Amino acid sequence: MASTALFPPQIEAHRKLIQDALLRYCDFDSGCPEHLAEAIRYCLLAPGKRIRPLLTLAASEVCDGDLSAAIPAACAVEMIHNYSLIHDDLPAMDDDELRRGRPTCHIQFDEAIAILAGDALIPMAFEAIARDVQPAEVALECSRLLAIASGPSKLVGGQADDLGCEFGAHDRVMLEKIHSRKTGALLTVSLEMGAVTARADEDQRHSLVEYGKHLGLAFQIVDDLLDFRGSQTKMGKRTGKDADRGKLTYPSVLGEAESETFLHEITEKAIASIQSFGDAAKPLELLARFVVSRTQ
Ligand code: GRG
Repeated sequence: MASTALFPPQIEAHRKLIQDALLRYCDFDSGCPEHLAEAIRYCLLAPGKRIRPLLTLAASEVCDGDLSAAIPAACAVEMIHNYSLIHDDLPAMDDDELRRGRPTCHIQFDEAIAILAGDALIPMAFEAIARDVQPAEVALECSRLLAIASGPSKLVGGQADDLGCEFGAHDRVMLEKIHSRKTGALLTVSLEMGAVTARADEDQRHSLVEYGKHLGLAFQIVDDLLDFRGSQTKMGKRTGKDADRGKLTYPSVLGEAESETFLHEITEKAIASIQSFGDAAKPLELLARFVVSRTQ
């Protein structure tokens, strides 16, 4: 499916590489039932922004890596992200009917197929790494990092705490603890896998992880602000459900103005973390500025 340009041409070229590779990963053998394949393709090939895989490719490039080594890892993190979106949209979790401007997976198909499509994306991610990331020790390190980032102490744990928090304490420490795991871990591992596939040194890897941690927070603040403003106007594409039901968010804890200030501080910290790469860091800087100014 063609997607609208969101970025400058150099980054759009990476987005196209990612889209083409994802399409290849959706070429299922005859063992996969057609209705399951259709649901997986419907979600994975939908016009997402592809921020996580773009970060993997940008991190690889800034460390002089070969993109062909980074692409399978980039696709793997996008697969995990898509599984988490499908499951997050289910009635048992966020109960959403729209995703990327289209009916969510369980609305378009049914709940059981949505659960299975999400389930299938997890092993697909690890198969992409195991089969296509070379050499084997780099594939092993990528698998280890992605398993941790998507596991019970990070993505899944952050989501569990977030669900519990609808009724719990509303403070900034808890807020950051949730979001560094629910949102930040996948963004950070996207960068780290780019560094690993490029055989980056420890300093380069550390700078990218620092950038990822700040970017993860910035990403979540923007998400909360978009949701908060959607709930105020009720006119945007967003439903503002989180704000409506008193969920733990940056505007609910810090207020709108302080969230904005914090957002700009943290974005500058993200950009400062990658200054050691010099001009080569420009695409990462562009991605950070895109995250802050995005409207969807
Ligand atoms: C179900 C284990 C599990 C985790 C769910 C995805 C998620 C964790 C929660 C969704 C709630 C939410 C709005 C989180 C904020 C960050 C986020 C993941 C936003 C969506 O990511 P984008 O904007 O989406 O990168 P696209 O569609 O562009 O890929």
